Amino acid sequence: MTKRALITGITGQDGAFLSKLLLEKGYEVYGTCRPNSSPINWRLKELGVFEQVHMVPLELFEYSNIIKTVDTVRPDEIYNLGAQSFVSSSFDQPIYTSEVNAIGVLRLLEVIRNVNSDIKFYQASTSELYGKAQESPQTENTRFYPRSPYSVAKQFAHSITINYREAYNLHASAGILFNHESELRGTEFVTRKITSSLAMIWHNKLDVLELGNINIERDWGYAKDYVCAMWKMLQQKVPGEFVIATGKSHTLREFISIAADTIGFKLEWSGEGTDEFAIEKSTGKKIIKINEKYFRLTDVDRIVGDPKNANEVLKWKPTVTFEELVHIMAKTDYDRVKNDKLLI
Ligand code: F7E
Repeated sequence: MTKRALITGITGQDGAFLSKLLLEKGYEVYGTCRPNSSPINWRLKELGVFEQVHMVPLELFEYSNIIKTVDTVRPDEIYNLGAQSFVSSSFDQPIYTSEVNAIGVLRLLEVIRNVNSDIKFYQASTSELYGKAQESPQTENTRFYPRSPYSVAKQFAHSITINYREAYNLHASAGILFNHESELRGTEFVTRKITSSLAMIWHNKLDVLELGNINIERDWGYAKDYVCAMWKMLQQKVPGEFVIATGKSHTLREFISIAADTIGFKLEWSGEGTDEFAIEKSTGKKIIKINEKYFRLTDVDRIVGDPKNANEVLKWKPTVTFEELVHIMAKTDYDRVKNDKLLI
């Protein structure tokens, strides 16, 4: 029988890649959008799957609404990718963020427990849980030290997923995904902010790119690889938690340098701290500068994941290197701006 998947957050980067993967595997794919809001469909359209997914209204704040949706769709698998996912905004909207990212997950688990406890559940956990990292690299057993309202809410979601699995015997898994990016990333996130802005500067549509702390280090992978791990988790006999990462970390500075090179800029850096800036060598024009407004009250300085468990149990491995990832993103945005088709 055809399997049915329900994806919350289907219009986001991961939702779009996961929809494509599940459709290729023969699933019927249902995606949720908030009632009375117009969904952002460009990612699904970009991947050519918009016509094949079924959009259903779902309000994560309303328990009865979730019941109705789950009753109508009757999914075999639920992938909970819906969240307030921008860490920076969580400092301005801590209560809203917690409602969606923490209690929203509990509502979903309650519905599964009450309506059909055979539904398999995937929770989008995050490397932000490690925050001020207590050991390196981080594994499934590393102690969490969240550094934002976003990650504190995600810690609740992670723990309640495990608790519902143990208490009610649910097939509920959590993927601790390290940063995963792509040409479908939103421009509020730093990687795509960099590639889209540099492409606009090259084509004379923007003067300068302003950034916060460029010394942070992240373990960046390609989102398309990461959604395969989500699916694999729900195909296991035994549910669990899995770190999904490349095992290598890079500074934001390295990301900028490869992106600038790909687009054709020759950068020269000067100054220090918040006075640091980069000029384009041939024109002497300042094209990157630091702006304190992009610094976070508390940030994650350096994280790197150990994907050994996912390698061994899920037989999952990333296929795209850091350099390839930056090339894909910079090249795509270069072409989009050139053709006046920048997608944000
Ligand atoms: O920031 C620094 C910023 O917003 C990365 C989400 O998907 O991945 C993402 O969260 C780093 C931070 O991603 C700017 O301070 C410097 O240290 O791209 P980001 P994130 O916060 O790591 C995790 C795994 C998730 O779970 C999240 O949902 O870059 N940074 N300058 C900047 N960041 C932004 N956004 N903008 C800047 O101008």
